[in-house]
Amino acid sequence: MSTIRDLSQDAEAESHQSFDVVIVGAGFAGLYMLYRLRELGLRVQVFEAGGNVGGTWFWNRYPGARCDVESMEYSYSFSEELQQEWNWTERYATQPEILSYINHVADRFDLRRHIKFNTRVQSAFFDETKSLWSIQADGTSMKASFCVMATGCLSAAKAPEIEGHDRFDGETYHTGLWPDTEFNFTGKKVGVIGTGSSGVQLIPEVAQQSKELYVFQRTPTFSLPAGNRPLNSAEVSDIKRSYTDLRKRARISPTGVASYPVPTQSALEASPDEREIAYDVRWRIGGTAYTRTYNDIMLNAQANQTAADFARQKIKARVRDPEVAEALTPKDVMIGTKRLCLDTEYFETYNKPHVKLIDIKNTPITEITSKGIRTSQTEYILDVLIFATGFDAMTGSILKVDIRTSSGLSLAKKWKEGPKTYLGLMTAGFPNLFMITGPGSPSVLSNMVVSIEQHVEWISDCMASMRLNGRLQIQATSSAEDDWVHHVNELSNGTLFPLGNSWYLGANVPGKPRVFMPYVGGVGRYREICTDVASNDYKGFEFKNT
Ligand code: NA7
Repeated sequence: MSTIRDLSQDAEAESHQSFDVVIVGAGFAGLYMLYRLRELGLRVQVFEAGGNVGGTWFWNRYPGARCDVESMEYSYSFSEELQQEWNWTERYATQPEILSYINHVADRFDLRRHIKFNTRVQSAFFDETKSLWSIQADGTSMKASFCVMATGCLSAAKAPEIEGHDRFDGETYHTGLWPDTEFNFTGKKVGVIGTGSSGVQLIPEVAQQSKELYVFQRTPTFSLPAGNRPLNSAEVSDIKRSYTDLRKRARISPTGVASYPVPTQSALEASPDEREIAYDVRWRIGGTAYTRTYNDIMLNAQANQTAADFARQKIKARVRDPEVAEALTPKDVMIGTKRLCLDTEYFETYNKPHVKLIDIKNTPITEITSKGIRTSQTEYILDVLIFATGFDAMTGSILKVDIRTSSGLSLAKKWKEGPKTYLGLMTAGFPNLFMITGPGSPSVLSNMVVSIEQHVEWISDCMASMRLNGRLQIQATSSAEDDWVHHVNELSNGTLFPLGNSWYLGANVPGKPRVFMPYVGGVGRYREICTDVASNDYKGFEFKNT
């Protein structure tokens, strides 16, 4: 089988292990990338820091962890046999079910033998004259023609910037790095910092076990009922029968989810009564499509307020103590500008007498002590401390790898003022380095599996075409990148998204440049652009043959 470059001719490459492609990460993206490249006959090595496949689903094994995209759609579409044979059991899959699915995929397609587990990539260096990446990973050194970052958008867990955060003597957990060990909170005093999606999913579960639960909330969150339920066999069979069509619709839809509505009416055109009914219908259906009840909720502040006010009123109705209800209700913030949370009995959990909400906006945490958490008011003595403090999203896991080139470029330096990419696939100055769902692509604003499949297929088609045409190097041109960054910013500035203090903007990481990272133009439109680029001989990219 021919390879992109015959590495055995290269003395230096020979002294290292050499591959056509190194892939960093063995989550949904890394596994499918490996599958596709192996189909092309390329020699591929995957490095995975975790002890098994799954990526974010390997690490986020906290109690209550669940996907917020429906399971029948949050799954691979590339294999008809796989999608027909796998049986999802709930509307939203739990983390254990997703993990067993991805393990099944790894076994079914015999992917494990190409993956080195428990191996973290530290650096990647591109030698432009040899057209080779050198990858250093926990003492292993590899050469490869291409490097693909399949590192995930939510994979770099963020420690809280709180004085003494490593001082606590009791059990400590981070939702994004949850250990694969038994735990039992029965009879314990537990503290949770963070009320984003992870906190919202975890808190009701921990409340069921713990003797006392203290939730330290900095910002109240908009959370909607997930409406989770078991799937029945008739609906599963129905979906499976129409899978081909459903997947097609997902690929051209705005969000990568075929079942989400594409609204045509403005919230401001509807009467208050009509809105009340429409929001109530969506609320009962459950899910994040609530903000798709009307077409301008994420475009117009007044329209947004109608949806936010309805949600506020619903939150208040779920909590008995009016003071607690007030503290849990988001104020002065537009709904959906921070990622919406989906919950099962989150707000109702605060009706339990042993669950206490500590509003750390009013009484800030001053330090973490060896015994618990001290606020400006008192010290909370705890047995267990759980950080649900989120991630350095989208760029964090890419920049954890020290990426440089022989012409003296460093990716960390290049992205100091924020990430710059062409299509979220490549960044100028770094030849043969691809990103899957990188900043500048729909990524976290979409069904990730749909966006992953699109990127993987685009990248593997690109490599196949390079091989066919004897091309050794590809990189984005600076002008195409500048135009793309401009386009991404222009689109997001036409929406309300940049007005929220969200991880989409890096606002949750002190010192991180405030740049809205995902592409808001929609999955279908984005796919058309990428297809058009490829069919115009990779317009905006340049090739080198030597
Ligand atoms: P998020 O959504 O970033 O939430 C993190 C939470 O932790 C949020 O409530 C933060 O409050 C809070 N936080 C973070 N740092 C601190 C400090 N230093 N002190 C107090 N509170 C803090 O992360 P998740 O893991 O919940 O969810 C991430 C995504 O994963 C989610 O959107 C889904 O797509 C899946 P803040 O709001 O910053 O005031």
